[in-house]
Amino acid sequence: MLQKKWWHEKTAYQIYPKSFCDSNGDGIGDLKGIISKLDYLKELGVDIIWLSPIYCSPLADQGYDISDYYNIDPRFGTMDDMDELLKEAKARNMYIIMDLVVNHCSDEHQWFQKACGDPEGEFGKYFYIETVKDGKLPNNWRSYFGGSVWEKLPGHEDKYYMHVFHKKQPDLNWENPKLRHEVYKMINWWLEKGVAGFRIDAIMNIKKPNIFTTYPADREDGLASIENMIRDAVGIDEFLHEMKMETFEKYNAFTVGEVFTDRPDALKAFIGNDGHFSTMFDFSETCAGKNEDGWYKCQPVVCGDEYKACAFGTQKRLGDLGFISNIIENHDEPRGVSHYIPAEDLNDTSKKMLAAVNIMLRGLPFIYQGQELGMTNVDFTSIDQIDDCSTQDEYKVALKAGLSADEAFHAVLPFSRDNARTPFHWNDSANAGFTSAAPWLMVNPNYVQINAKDQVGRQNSVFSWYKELISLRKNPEYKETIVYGEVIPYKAEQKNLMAYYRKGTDKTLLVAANYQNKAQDLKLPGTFKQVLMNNLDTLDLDGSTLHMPGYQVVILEL
Ligand code: TEU
Ligand code: CA
Repeated sequence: MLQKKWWHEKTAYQIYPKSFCDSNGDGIGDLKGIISKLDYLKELGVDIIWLSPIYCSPLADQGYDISDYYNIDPRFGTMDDMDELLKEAKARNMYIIMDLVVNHCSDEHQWFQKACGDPEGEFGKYFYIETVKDGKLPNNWRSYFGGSVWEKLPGHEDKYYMHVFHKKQPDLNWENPKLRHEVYKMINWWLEKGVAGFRIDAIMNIKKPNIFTTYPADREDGLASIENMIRDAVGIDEFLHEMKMETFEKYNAFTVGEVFTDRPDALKAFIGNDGHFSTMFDFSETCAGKNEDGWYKCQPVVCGDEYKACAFGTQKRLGDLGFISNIIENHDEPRGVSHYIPAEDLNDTSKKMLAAVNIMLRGLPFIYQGQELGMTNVDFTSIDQIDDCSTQDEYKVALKAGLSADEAFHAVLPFSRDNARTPFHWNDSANAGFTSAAPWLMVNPNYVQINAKDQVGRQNSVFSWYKELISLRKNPEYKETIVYGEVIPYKAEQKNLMAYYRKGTDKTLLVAANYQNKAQDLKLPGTFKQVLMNNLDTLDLDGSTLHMPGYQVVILEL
């Protein structure tokens, strides 16, 4: 049986600080900006706020390259601002969780600087540094952002360090107990400060197999995917168990893991009652349609039956093993509405449908900033408008594969991480009200139509729909059913219909969505007590047959 936890009934929200709200007119979002918007989040119904990294960083990977774990980057504010954010959140019964990025740090972190100064010394052992003879690198692994994982150690002709992400993100060597101890010390320092927990970044990468393993090349660059490394690494559980016992467990902290793995025992090991984390993200929908050759071969839109199969698959594997976290997007993914609904069908009705089928699943809903407004992908017109290092690399991969510049750009665009990273749309004034200066990344021109000022308080807006979904989830009458009720697919074989029961101890709900633009009929299982939510003004019922126009979704109490 799943042990109940305080956070199960909460709703979480991810803030990408650089793009949320700029308080001081430098074009970059900051902590003071976040504080000024806490009431907005409270109004939506948010309880837990995950902050993408705000630590000191050269921002080579937008803060996921940390140069000082104990300080706030001046661009985001000061430690006083952080203390104020914690205080203001607490006053509103909200919890702040930080991003824990400990697979790697920044090459500008003093550990790495010292390692460069003395590779054989204490800090050299914090990293993977190897002496290379005759130019033969220790392995042929390809970093996530392209090229070899090996880079020359500054100041040394014959030494290389390993980075599975950007070359400005040297991997920390978790085999070294001293390094692990430093990481735990830092985690506890933040927990002492009052953060409620962490989102745990790229965690599957901390365990490496023998680093002298060469894998069969899978592209013309002669390199092999890092997936090989993840698959072959044995023993990550010991690290994660130790980390939990030395840190989170002592503070009853909330943790959500960014776990990408094919391990059949993953759910039990990571989020079971004795799992390493409180919860982890379900990435089954985001991974659908992906291709190992690169983004240019991935499928831009995943919808209808594919989305349903992924969501139901996770729920089935999960059963009562643990509590998953559900998302439609994050700062690494395209906007959910653009990814899971064909462009020609994109409107408030279809956006509300996607919101309902996702939020009503069993699990902790995580909303990514702007999702609650129905923010969409961006019509970038040139690769020069893209800041994201991953998109820049994938663009090169597409060019190498023989696509023209124009083809390559359009092939990678649907997956660009910058789609979700453009500034938040607060209103329809200049720069969407995000900043009074030039924003660090362009604003999506559709802010004039899609913005918070227009939607908050407008009854039929996407924002109000999210607010209603969240409040239904918290409603004392339905809470037990929506938080803990079983998910049982209904008419799973009916095409482009996504319907499921939520069966609680004393109530049963039916979520039914027509996941396509054409009308379709749904035979209901019997009579129902009432309609709890409906994204259309009409309900076309004929006996027990519901005639559903395209993208209608209803939540019925049976
Ligand atoms: O992402 C880790 C990750 O595994 C990548 O697959 C990521 O989804 C991919 O690079 C997208 O192109 C985490 C963070 O969420 C991401 O923003 C960071 O870049 C990465 O770790 C390194 O810290
Ligand atoms: Ca600012």
